[in-house]
Amino acid sequence: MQNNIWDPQHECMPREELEQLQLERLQATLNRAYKNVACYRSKFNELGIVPEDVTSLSDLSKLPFTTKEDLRVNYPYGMFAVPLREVVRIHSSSGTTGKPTVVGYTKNDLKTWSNLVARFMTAAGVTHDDVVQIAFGYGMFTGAFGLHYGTETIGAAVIPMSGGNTEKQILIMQDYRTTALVCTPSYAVTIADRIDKLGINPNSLALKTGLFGGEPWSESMRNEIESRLMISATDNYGLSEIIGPGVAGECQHKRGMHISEDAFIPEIIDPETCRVLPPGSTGELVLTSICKEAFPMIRYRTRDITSLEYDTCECGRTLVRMKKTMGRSDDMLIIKGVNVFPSQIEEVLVAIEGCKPHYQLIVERKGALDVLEVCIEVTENIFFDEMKKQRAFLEMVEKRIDSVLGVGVTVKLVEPHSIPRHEGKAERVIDKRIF
Ligand code: DLL
Repeated sequence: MQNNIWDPQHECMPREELEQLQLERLQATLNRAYKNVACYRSKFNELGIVPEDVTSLSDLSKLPFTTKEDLRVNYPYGMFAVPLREVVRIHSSSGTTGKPTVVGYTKNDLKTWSNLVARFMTAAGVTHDDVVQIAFGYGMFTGAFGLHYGTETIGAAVIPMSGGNTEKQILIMQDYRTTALVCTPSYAVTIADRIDKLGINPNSLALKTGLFGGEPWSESMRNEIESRLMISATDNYGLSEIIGPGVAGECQHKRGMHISEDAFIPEIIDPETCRVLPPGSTGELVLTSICKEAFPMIRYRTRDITSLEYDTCECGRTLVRMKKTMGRSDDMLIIKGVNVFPSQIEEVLVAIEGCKPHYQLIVERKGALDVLEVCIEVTENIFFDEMKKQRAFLEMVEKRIDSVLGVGVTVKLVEPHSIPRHEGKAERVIDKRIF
């Protein structure tokens, strides 16, 4: 197995050295943020803290959190730590409610970002010999531009295809001999479906690698994408507020995503009590950026639920690994008192023959409880089967979900292609609850 490392000095740093570097960078970030961002200054003042109080990494836990609400209140430029004339790029987050959040980058930030993306792309196996097709939408979303500049930094060829137009994506893949595909995992499934439908043998393509991120996906979904597209598929994670893609990515051992800890300090907290949890615990990921100039984020609550693994990885990187996220704390559903994440249901569905990985969860509130209906697309032979067989299939799916979640849900089988496809992030949960 190939073991290329983009930045061995930082990716393989002994932990003691890494922690020293983190502390120095943290202190510099805190000073700049306190001096230049009114929101941080007033939060620190409220707690009677000044940046000089942080003399060790464990002092981080004394600092206030930053939330999406802070970014909304300070819309559009209130959280910027540099004057606008030093900002050379602006993006915004793909949030669905309220005002979007605006993020900015200086020239140096763009360099840092490109290098961080080049890191995880290299870890996934991309080299300067690759031809990389970017099927994320180009625009305010950080996905396409992030991967675009990372690809160029490695010296590979970039095809800036953007999202959608699936048949054209496939045509280009065939004609340009694309070797690496970049998109959301759900769009990779849409591409695989279309390849099937067009009767194209995936072996005739030059694809070797898939770099998928931007939304949660299960191990079963990975297996399905890998076998249908005949590629090695890796996961990568990031969020606009922190930098975009480039926060974390898998190496070829696929044992969790290495977080670039020389640029971001991760913590895991209990989302209810906000206490920092011991290593290995599952909870909400909180990130502090320590290399960013325009938009430093201190203890940003990501809402993503995961855990961190510190044992060493065979690839040689010493950077901590975050597990695939279980979903977001704000996506968590409470069904008859049980906490349920959409990803747990996906894991069950993808493993059942006849179910396609296209599904939607419809949540409604009845009294004090959430009621969940799982709509799944099934293959044509199941959908058009006689009623008795269809009933038996439905009961089997309900039973499997029940055995994993410990709670009953209603399952509805829907016709192939009836759940809307998205070129970007899939819309898995339709929430009809009124709060
Ligand atoms: O999705 C940045 C990105 C683009 C990452 C492309 C990777 C590839 P936002 O639009 O701000 O930024 O959305 C961030 O998406 O808080 C997670 O909930 C979710 N997310 C991103 N990557 C993953 C992943 C980009 N690999 C939000 N697994 C985050 C699970 C992910 N969830």
